Amino acid sequence: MTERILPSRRPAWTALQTHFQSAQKLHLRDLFASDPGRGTRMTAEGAGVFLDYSKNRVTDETLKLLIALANECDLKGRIKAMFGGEKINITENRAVLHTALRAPRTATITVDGKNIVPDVHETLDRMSSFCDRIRSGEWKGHTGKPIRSIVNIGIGGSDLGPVMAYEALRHYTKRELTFRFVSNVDGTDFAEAVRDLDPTETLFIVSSKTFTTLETMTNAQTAREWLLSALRDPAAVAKHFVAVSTNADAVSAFGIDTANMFGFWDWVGGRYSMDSAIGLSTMLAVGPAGFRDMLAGFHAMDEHFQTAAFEKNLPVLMGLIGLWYSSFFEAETVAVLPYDQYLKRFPAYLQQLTMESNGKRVTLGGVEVDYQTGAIYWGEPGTNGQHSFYQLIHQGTKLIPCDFLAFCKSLNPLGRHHDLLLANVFAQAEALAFGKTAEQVKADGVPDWLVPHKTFPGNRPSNTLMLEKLTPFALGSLIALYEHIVFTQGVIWDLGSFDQWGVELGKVLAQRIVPELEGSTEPNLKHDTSTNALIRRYRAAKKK
Ligand code: G6Q
Repeated sequence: MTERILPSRRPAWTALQTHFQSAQKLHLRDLFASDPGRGTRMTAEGAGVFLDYSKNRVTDETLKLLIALANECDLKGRIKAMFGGEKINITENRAVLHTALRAPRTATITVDGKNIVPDVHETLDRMSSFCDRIRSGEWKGHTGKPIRSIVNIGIGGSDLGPVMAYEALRHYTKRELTFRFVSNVDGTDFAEAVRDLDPTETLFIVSSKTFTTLETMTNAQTAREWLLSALRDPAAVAKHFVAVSTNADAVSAFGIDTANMFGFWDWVGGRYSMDSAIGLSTMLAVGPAGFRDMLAGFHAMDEHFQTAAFEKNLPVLMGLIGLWYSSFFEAETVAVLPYDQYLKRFPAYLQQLTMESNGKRVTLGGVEVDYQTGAIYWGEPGTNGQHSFYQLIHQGTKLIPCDFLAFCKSLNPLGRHHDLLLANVFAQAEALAFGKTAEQVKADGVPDWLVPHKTFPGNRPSNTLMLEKLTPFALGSLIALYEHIVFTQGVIWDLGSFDQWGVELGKVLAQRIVPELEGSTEPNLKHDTSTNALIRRYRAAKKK
């Protein structure tokens, strides 16, 4: 373990601060003009992902200093500690081993003296045979009909990954099966998800690590009632409900046979769990072989992260460059812009992964930081975003680093569509970097008064990620890339990237207010005057 000092007091951080004074004035136009090799040199490749980071506001010197910072923070040692099963989640005293979920059968990873890899593969094997039975129609519902609809009930880490993966891999899914995802405690979510489903052919997967989450338990109870109001026999639950959880007692208390429960472990964080049994809906959709391909993609990126030199290491490079913008340029956000319609939920998934992990303001030692930490992640697929918010990225006052994602081959080749799509992604990154000068605008014959409006300052940074094709493998490697970017940044900012006390708080707060809304006698409200008045107004409206 390296000495615990605030990262901003490290010599490498101070050197970066000094360097920033001159680097912030550099323009990408000049950096490219003075260095013909830049566009091909500032690239890296690993696990099937090609990264062009040349359109970033960095020089070779910047990268050298950032890598020196990573070394001073012992990034190498921290990577080893995570992969080796050390309890690096110190506030919960847990190992952080989502990487073990995709380790090959032959690997050995030890937690508290026990090799956990056999357990991982035993669960994967059970999931596979369950999925085969559902997909083949061998598993029958209570009335003897095969399952045709699958509803995943879960929230946060038990929902966002499954939804994103289902959308991302839709091309590979068994189309005869219908998939729905219910997360919100708003009854609308459940009502709309099941309105056209037949209970006799529906399977619910209750996905909850703790099996205590208010939203999920409420939706699961409602699902049970919905099923039993049609099938009128409690024995039906066993054929129409399975659970994914670490809490066997609560699963059986709910009435689900623990033979139909798929477990995972406390060393898998919710937002890092889509490749655990939480991915059961994904495996049902794409089949066990597709799921294993996805795991192989994750694993390939894990290997790259552990072995590639930092100068060529995708998560390290992207993590460091992102940190350069957050902590030195004080850029507030990162836009993730996938040029692939199947990745429409990818930005939402990344929001949880990045913001729940590095949305922290104290170091592991409990000291308040004096630098900006985790960025706000957001985005939409291209080209749609181009016709809405890109305006602000091109000509607004904010610095918004962008990650462009593109695939060389379309899964739906239709006429010119794919060339047009890719022309747009290249054009956007180019326009953001180089802009259009007033002279260029004038040369187009634009009248003087209009020139400022049509001028693009440029110098707006981006990464371009290119992959061959959106496959389960590619999705796995992309997700692992971002997981390790988060890790890299968390190490340098010295954050507890694997806890989520802010989320835990939300889980208890509402519980105090529930009885005040549901009780028939007027409650003795002891909140602030605003909250008291809102509660009274709601109670009055309910009575009308
Ligand atoms: C993830 C968070 C959070 C969690 C949900 C659901 O890292 O801890 O998003 O996944 O609150 O929790 P359960 O799976 O326990 O229902």
